[in-house]
Amino acid sequence: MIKRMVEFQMIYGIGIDIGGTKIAAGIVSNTGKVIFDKKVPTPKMGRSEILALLKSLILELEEWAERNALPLSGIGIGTAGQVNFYEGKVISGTSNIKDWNGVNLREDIATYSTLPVYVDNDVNVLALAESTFGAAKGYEEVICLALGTGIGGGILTNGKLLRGVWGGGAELGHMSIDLNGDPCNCGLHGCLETYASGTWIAKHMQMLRKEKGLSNHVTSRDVFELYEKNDPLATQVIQHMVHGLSYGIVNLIHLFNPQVIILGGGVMSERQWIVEMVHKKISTMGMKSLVENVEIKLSELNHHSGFIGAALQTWLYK
Ligand code: BMX
Ligand code: ZN
Repeated sequence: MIKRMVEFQMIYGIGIDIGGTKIAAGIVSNTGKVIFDKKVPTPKMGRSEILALLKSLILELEEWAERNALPLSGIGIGTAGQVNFYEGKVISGTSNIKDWNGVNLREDIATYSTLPVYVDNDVNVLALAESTFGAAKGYEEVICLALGTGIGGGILTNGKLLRGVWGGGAELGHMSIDLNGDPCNCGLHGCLETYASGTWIAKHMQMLRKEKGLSNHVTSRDVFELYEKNDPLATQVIQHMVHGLSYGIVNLIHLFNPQVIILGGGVMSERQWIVEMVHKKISTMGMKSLVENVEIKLSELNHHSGFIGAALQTWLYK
């Protein structure tokens, strides 16, 4: 009998995660290992500055890979905004990223790189990363929510991303949970994003502090610090956040009958206690048959999940 050895081939992808506040980039192996990573703030001037930064990041990473003899399978991008996955183009986006609508990233990158380029929404790729290497590994019916500058969503059903017609689907942060709620920058009122994103956690605290004549220069990080010190206003804001998040999650459970909900993004980082609060809350809400066995887990790849997911597109879709 002839023994045939199938050799596992290591390949590497460049992954870039473009969010409203930061851009994270790295080189990732197909075993999920992060070989190189870098984080920079998202330029506030918008399109041309972001494109210039992307170019310098990509060229730097390509050079680094070459110097270290790493074969590259391509460039994967995960960006905030509604992305036409098939064309590699950002069709639209909220004001979280200035002047980002209509940018064809695949075409732009092709002007200086010969590598294949894959572009998807930032939280769609986070869902890919978590299901391949992280908290959603082994699950087929998965919902991811990333709580950051905004709230992004990714849905896996039968283990595959649910994209809709062109890839713009799963904007879960823009599911309204209150017709009379705060106006969201997507045009609706009372979106999940206006309850539980970092931006709105800070905004709610600022409003409450202003009413009391207190300084309103607070960030969402300050709100969490104050919450840990039992500050009554921070407690109010966090309870409001958990309440909204729980409503949003129960809606998603009713709609999609998932096995697991993964919570990621800067707001969630290491905060297992939010998971516990939400779990407790949803156990008394909605349709018992659907809600009772759903697991809620923190993202395991944390701040790396975006660019790992972005990179893994480069071998997943080959
Ligand atoms: C917003 C929306 C989503 C994005 C989500 C998380 C834009 C520009 N953004 O809801 O597409 O996935 O934010 O993005 O339309 P982040 O900025 O918090 O990473
Ligand atoms: Zn909205």
